[in-house]
Amino acid sequence: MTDLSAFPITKKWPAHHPDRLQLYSLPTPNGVKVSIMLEETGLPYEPHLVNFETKDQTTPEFLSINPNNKIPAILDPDGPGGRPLSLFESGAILIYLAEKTGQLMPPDPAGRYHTIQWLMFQMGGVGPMFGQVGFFNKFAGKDYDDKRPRDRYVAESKRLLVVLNRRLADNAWLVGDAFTIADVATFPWINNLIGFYEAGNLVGITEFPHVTRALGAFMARPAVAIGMNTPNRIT
Ligand SMILES: N[C@@H](CCC(=O)N[C@@H](CS)C(=O)NCC(=O)O)C(=O)O
Repeated sequence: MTDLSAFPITKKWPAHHPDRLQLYSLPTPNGVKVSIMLEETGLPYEPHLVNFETKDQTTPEFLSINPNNKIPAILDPDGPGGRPLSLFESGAILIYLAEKTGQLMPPDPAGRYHTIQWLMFQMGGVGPMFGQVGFFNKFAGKDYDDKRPRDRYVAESKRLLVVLNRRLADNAWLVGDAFTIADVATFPWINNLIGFYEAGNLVGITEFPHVTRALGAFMARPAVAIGMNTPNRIT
């Protein structure tokens, strides 16, 4: 039986199944990337809710695996060499899980680099820009009189949507016919922009029919439906 008791995070979030991959998360656009990936691959895992209302992400136990106090993070009891591995940053976790399972990453080197390329496009562009649109459209920033910061992030988000729309005009998914971790990283953010952030009209989402077509296909996947609500907010 695997023993994870040396990891302080297991003091706050006990591992009831220490032989399974431990997920510390919340169903946000970054959090669901990992739960969707775990559901897609079928890797056994144990989800733990990191509650932002009680600032769980700033506790010493959480900081012991992510000094950057952000979800998602994982602790895999069966990491490289059979030893436990903890990881944070959703993009790094997706690459790790793709390589561990041999899924959602094309096996040929060019396909692999193209997948990482579109994953980085999400991590460096889509996530940060859409997140700022959310702040200025839905949260504290919506009360700012000066609309220039909001408009700047909306314009950059539209530019990114143009790029995605062009790419998806000729490809089922971001890397072609294969569904990859780049899609797992990107579509939760598009869904959130239109849904939770209520910014669909602001970015003119109807101008991007290939993006919305692919988003529909993404949301229809059974693993996505489960991953979008994992860990369950009601525990
Ligand atoms: N680059 C990080 C970003 C993670 C991130 O921003 N997580 C947010 C939720 S979507 C968070 O944990 N926020 C809590 C906080 O900042 O205190 C990743 O992709 O993992």
